[in-house]
Amino acid sequence: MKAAAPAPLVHSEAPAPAASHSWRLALPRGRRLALGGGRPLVMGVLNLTPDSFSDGGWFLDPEPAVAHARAMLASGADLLDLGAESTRPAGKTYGAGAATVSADEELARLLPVLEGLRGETDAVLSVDTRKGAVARAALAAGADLINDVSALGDPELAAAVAAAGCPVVLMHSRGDLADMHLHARYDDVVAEVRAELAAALARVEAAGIDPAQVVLDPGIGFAKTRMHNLALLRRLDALATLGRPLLVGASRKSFIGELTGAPPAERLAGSLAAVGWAARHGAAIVRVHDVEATVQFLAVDAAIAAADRA
Ligand code: HH2
Repeated sequence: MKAAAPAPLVHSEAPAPAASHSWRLALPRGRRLALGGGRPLVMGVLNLTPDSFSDGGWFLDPEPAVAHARAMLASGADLLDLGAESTRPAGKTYGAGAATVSADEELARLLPVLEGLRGETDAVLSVDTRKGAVARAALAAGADLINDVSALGDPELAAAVAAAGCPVVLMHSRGDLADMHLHARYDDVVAEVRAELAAALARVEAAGIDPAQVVLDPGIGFAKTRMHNLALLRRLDALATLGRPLLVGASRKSFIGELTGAPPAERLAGSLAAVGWAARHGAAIVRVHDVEATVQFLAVDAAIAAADRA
């Protein structure tokens, strides 16, 4: 008797949007940053702050900060995000929220590390700041892109980015650090965040920034409750239709603690679940504290996703 032909492999889901879109962002000094078309890039977080929610004070001195940056790059980070002002929001989780920092203080924390790294590596270096003066000095010191959690709240920052012609990450949030928890009210969080990101994207041209240089970010944990964060991750595909690469920063965030009871430094497994979901649903960059584990996770995840082409 003839053996029955093996059942064909069934693919129940369409390919993730990340696999079907790709972008090439222009970096300063003639370099390019390729996004999409495969696994997301891993952005390693380097917090040069005394008060970040999960690693505040760990890398305040330049020496351990540079050492941690080297370690993240050796572990496979595709780019680093240097932040010298915590954006820890006020609310029930973190009390009063992070203290605001002057541009001088932010630069005093940032520049020794940025200059040190720029002197020894060609790695793509992002600077996480809301201030135009900091962005301008960081770009002069060799930063490649600006990550702005206020989505051009400071017109000076927009001018600095426009003058440099560098990429910029625009993250969704509402209100400021002290009161954003009061703004976590949505009838339809996915539709409203999408509309507000679309409005931010529409504003960039007037500021002299090329929209082709913009990365969008739903702002996990910023003016969002746990359910808002989960809904945004669940429907990341709806944000991908804005046509820009998406950055997702869920690493160690409080919704993971609320779901698991784990304190910030013990949220790796929960963070990887968010990375896995984001990778399969259109994220072009994942912003993470735990680079080595994330790179390993994504290597296996991407290999499985590609295996149907073997
Ligand atoms: N989250 C944080 C800071 N910057 N930038 C983008 N684009 N997206 C994010 O989700 C995001 C971000 C908060 O995380 P962390 O830097 O670890 O904490 P803190 O702000 O307390 O330094």
